[in-house]
Amino acid sequence: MIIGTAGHIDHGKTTLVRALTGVDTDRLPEEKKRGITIELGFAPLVLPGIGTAGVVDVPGHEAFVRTMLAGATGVDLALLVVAADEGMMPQTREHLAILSLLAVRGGVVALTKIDLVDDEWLALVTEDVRAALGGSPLTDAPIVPVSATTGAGLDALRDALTAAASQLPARDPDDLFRMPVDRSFTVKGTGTVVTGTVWSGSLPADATVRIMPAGRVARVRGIQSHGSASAAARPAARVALSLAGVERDDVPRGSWIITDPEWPASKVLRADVALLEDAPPLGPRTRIRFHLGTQDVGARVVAAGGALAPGAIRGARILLDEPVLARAGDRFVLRLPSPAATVGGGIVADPIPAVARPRPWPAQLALGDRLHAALAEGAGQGVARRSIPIRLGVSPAAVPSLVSEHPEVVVTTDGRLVSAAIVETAASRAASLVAEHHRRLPLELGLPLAALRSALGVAATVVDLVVSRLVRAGTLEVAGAAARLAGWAPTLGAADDAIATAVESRLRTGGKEPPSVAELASAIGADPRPVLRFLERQGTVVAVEEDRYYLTSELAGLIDTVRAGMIGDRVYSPAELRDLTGLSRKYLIPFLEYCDRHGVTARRDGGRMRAGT
Ligand SMILES: Nc1nc2c(ncn2[C@@H]2O[C@H](COP(=O)(O)OP(=O)(O)OP(=O)(O)O)[C@@H](O)[C@H]2O)c(=O)[nH]1
Ligand SMILES: [Mg+2]
Repeated sequence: MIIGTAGHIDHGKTTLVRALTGVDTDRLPEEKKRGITIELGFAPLVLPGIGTAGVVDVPGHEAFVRTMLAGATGVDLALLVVAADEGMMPQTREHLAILSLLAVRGGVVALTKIDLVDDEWLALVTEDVRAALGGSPLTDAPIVPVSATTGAGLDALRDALTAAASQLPARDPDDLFRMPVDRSFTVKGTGTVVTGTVWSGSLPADATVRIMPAGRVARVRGIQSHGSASAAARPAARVALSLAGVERDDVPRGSWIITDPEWPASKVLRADVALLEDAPPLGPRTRIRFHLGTQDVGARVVAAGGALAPGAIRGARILLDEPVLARAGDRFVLRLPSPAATVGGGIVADPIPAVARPRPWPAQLALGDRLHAALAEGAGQGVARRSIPIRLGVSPAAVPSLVSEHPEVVVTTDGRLVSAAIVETAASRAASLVAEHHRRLPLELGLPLAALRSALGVAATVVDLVVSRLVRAGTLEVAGAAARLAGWAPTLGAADDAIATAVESRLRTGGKEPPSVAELASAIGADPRPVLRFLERQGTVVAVEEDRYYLTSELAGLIDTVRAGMIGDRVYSPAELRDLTGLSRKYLIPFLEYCDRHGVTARRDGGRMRAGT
């Protein structure tokens, strides 16, 4: 469980964390010298009945909102600190807006430094703070008056945090593992160490991980949580991982540690975007910073229907300067670089569109609608089932029920989800392609499956699905590697019948030395090949060479002659075989090669011998 501080500079966040935990999180010399927080600080806080929570202390200085964002991402509870003497200040509001954009699930407001104000002032400030919380995830959060100096109210604050923590829903330990890196350093004797808050899932101590967006692979050497070794990293824990196989610079802040081998980083994604009330309009060309996890990249937001303005939630396409590792449902924050200001944020709707220029989806699409939109975009390729948790933001355990709740979704043997409507369309196209093939080439056995695959333009397993459905429905039959309409058989029409007669008579006249295909063509004035292939399938002719067919009976006679004339294991020279068969050289060599291929003869040094029986 992670608690993140928030609040204006000097309002007493770090002092309060120290009063609660005993840990001074301002460790850097420069932090000591300037009396402000610059880097994220971490401290464990034991909450009775809950366990050890990790507290992330963030800087309040307006120049360090980026750092605050990196700390606030992934926190379960916010601890908004407001100094009673100053009340609501600019970064109190900006941090509160960020907590809203990140959809923090709850929190507590500490109205601190009460030793500096009187009761009347305290009442006024409390009212002010309550009004400012309206519409945020802290709307109903308790406001606890405290003083880190006197210790007043600290027990009540601890109780309020415990109560808020007990309201949090449990996390799914079997979800995809994902941790944004907030610090990386080298430890003497240990090597590269990264720290972060586990966003989701679990990690065993000996896991192999991927570092995104770089795509580097590393092995986990050890896991620590709150300073002691741990057998696994669990969701919503603060952890330090020591990694083998990478240098510190390979895993800077902004990296993600994941275990899914196929989760891709994206340079374009779909999202629902909204601007804060006082933000300027945001056009498609405005350069903006996109903050997701501890990642922070340049981006442009292209909303459907023109520039974004405060008020509505809109569907948009986000173009990123560098790849980010996103998942549907992720919250992100948008900031203008100069003057630096948080202007809005949103929710990732589709982290990995299947097309290069995805059209934004309508805002706030329900899960089923996003599934349909993804399947429509996937068309005949569908959507890989294993990408569904990433693409739709559901846990892997929820995928089977998602599929069974959607009978309009078909699953292929290689684990693709395809829209049943697309399968239907492919099926009726397949049937008409086969019928068309029969019309065009009535002598052929049917449409080769390979040709059907490329003509349909859908995944091979979708073609298999389509064909097996059509076969089951009695529409198609599959013979060899070709599909034909059920009951269909090649037949000779009148014209082809005439060609067949002419071809057979010329082959008979040719006898042992029949004309080639080209000679047949010029003799009969038509292309004889379709008819020859048909006659070959019927068993009437045999292709001895690619462009020379024999009447089957002639070829059989020749083979009989060879078998009868060759004895034992004697090797016959080509000249002897020419005498035996009476074939001229031009016909002899192709014929003997045919005999070799068909186990009648076998090549030996100096000629051939009889093969087989
Ligand atoms: N009187 C009084 N002073 C306090 C209290 N809490 C903090 N302070 C003082 O307020 C000053 C700022 O405190 P910090 O804890 O550093 O404030 P911060 O919010 O962490 O500041 P940043 O991290 O820079 O945003 C310090 O001088 C503290 O001693 C309090 O309860 N009472
Ligand atoms: Mg501080």
